[in-house]
Amino acid sequence: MQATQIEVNQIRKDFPILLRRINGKPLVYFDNAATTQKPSSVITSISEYYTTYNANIHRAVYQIAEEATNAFETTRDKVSSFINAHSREEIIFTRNTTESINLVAYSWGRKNVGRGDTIILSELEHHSNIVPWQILCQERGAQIKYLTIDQDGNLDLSELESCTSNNNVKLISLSHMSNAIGNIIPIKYIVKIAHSFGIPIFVDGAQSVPHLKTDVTDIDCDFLAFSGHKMLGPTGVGVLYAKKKILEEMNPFIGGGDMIKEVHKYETSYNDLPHKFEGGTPNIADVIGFGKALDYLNKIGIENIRRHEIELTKYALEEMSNLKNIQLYGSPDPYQRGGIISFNLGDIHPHDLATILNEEAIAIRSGHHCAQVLMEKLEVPATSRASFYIYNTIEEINIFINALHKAMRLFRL
Ligand code: C6P
Repeated sequence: MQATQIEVNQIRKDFPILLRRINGKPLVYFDNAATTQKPSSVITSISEYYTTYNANIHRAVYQIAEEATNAFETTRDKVSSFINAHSREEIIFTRNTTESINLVAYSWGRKNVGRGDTIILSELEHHSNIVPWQILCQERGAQIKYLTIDQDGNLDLSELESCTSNNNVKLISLSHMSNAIGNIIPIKYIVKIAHSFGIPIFVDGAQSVPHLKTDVTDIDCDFLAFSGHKMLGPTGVGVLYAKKKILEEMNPFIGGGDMIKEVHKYETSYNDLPHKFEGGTPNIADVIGFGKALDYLNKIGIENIRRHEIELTKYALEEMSNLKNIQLYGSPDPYQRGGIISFNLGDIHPHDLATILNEEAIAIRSGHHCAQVLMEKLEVPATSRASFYIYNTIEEINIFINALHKAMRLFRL
């Protein structure tokens, strides 16, 4: 199935929020890198859980508790097959990508990173893939090294071998797709180089998993983190994938109910995977909702989503590059980036531009996008960012381009 315009119009009917009008105009939602909208099937599944089988999971034998447990665990199976994990035990539910990264920095990091060790990141990283490692390195006397990027935001891969051949490198942690400029890195190649030096790889998939086919068995990454809310699911559900052997060797992150086998006065034995890392009552309703989001994505097909986004991005880049005084960031090649376009228009401050676009009912993000290391590299304090998903259309991009013209007239650019 090709994601044609007609199908997009069908898809739009599944998203009630797209009927919303702002300032009397239809909402154009271009902030999908921050969070995506939710189809009715996801919204309904959450209220269905609360109305018909609300109960805690993994604890009781009565019917609605079993129904809740089954629905929750079914989502785990769906996640496992969505990313082609080796087994469902490798899928840990967290609150979001940020928590998944912190879990590994805490549990794996404190066991494996010590004085004089190095963790490699890149200049493209989101704060969530910097700060947990900084906290770890400060505590352990380790250091962070950054792979640099060129002016188009592409990683300098020649640095990779020289960095990784250093004996003290304990982990490489990289975002597969930059949230701020959309660049996609050659993750499979990087994993191969890292593994040739025996170094594990953490992939921040917050932006890539919702848009690119992700096969952890093929990529062979050691860890992968992503957030349900960026892929049609509710907020409050994240995923950590890690290879089973690594998870088995890691200590728990949060101690409490459900993550234990037996607790005695002075010692505890931990539950089997994946429950060892899921202490306390989880976000049951939203995990169930996330399962429906995965059904929806599978129905459309991730390759079709990617194709549709390339089409939108190509068109938007062509139209935007005709604008006077525009500065576009990231790779000019739509195949090397996701549907994320960061830009500055003359000397209009991104917040002013976002305010003008809001008058036209267009929602974009402005600011540093939680990527201040990258902003420093680009030598700008902030950018404007439009980001697309499956329900966006060429017509909406035309509305957006017209609004940019309006802003240029207002600011006499
Ligand atoms: N980026 C954006 O507008 P959470 O908030 O934990 O679900 O995701 C954190 C995160 C981690 N890595 C990358 C690459 C991300 O893009 C994000 C979230 C949003 O760009 C909110 S700051």
